[in-house]
Amino acid sequence: MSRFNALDLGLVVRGHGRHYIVEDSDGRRFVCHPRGKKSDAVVGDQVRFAEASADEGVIEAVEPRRNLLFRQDEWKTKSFAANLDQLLVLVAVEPVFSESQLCRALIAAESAGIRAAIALNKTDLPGTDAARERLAPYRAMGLKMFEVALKADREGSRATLGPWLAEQRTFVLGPSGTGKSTLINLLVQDAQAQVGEISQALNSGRHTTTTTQWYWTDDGRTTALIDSPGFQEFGLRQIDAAELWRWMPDLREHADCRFHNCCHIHEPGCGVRAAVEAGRISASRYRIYGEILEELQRKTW
Ligand SMILES: Nc1nc2c(ncn2[C@@H]2O[C@H](COP(=O)(O)OP(=O)(O)OP(=O)(O)O)[C@@H](O)[C@H]2O)c(=O)[nH]1
Ligand SMILES: [Mg+2]
Ligand SMILES: [Zn+2]
Repeated sequence: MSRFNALDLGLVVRGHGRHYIVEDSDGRRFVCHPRGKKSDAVVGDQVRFAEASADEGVIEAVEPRRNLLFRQDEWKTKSFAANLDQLLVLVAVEPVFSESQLCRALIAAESAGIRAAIALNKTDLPGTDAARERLAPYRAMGLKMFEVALKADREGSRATLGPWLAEQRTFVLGPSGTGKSTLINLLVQDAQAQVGEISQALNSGRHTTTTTQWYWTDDGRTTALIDSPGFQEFGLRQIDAAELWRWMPDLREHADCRFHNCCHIHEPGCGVRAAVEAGRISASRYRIYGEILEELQRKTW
């Protein structure tokens, strides 16, 4: 195990501040520290690492990424994960989801070149019709859309999502309490992801996921699900204001405008605004576009 051996190639399956859990191609796991002070490895990264002992190692380099899903707020960039095949945005009938957050997650994925789908969970609850209605514009956009009850109908949910998830690396994203960890526990044996039941006996409050974690659903390690903490803020500072509409497929489809640099807010001859007026782009999506655009135009760098 000398440092002069060829470096191993591993997959980052979890990160905790200054140390990472890295899995090699045989499925062995190592607690790894980065060589330098700073490390920018994220879950899903392929890294070159040197074994330091039977279960420890040193990350020497991060391999080039195929893609990176992240958000950028005013003060910080938060990477979700790298090298993803797809994103599953999980929303629920309860808690009622913010459409703005949903749009932002989809824009982040689109701009990173990662295909996305939406799953509506907790369809056993009343309020399902209202939630479904709020998602209608997304269905109309051609986004893949699932309806599940991960806890109330385990078999049905597995049958609904299983084929889409098979042999892909899927990042599961959504606000807190939508059922992301419940999904992991449904599909991954022995995952024991903490689920937000309130523990009354221990009076310990809700269990909420605090770190991003990679799970294989099968022994052959062909299908992966990545659990993540629920987010509140979802900044898109990484996106150029003038390009924002390009990452919203329904706006893009109608961006046949008189001015080539139209920002689709007040210009005459704007195809996007015409489509909003004709009901071909949902009013709420267009309003959210305006809000995000304003936020991006306000940025000071
Ligand atoms: N009624 C109903 N409740 C569900 C269903 N699926 C999950 N839940 C409940 O929703 C709550 C939150 O589930 P979690 O899986 O912890 O949610 P999470 O998205 O991982 O939440 P964070 O880790 O905080 O981001 C738990 O009490 C689950 O039991 C469902 O199909 N129906
Ligand atoms: Mg969770
Ligand atoms: Zn326009």
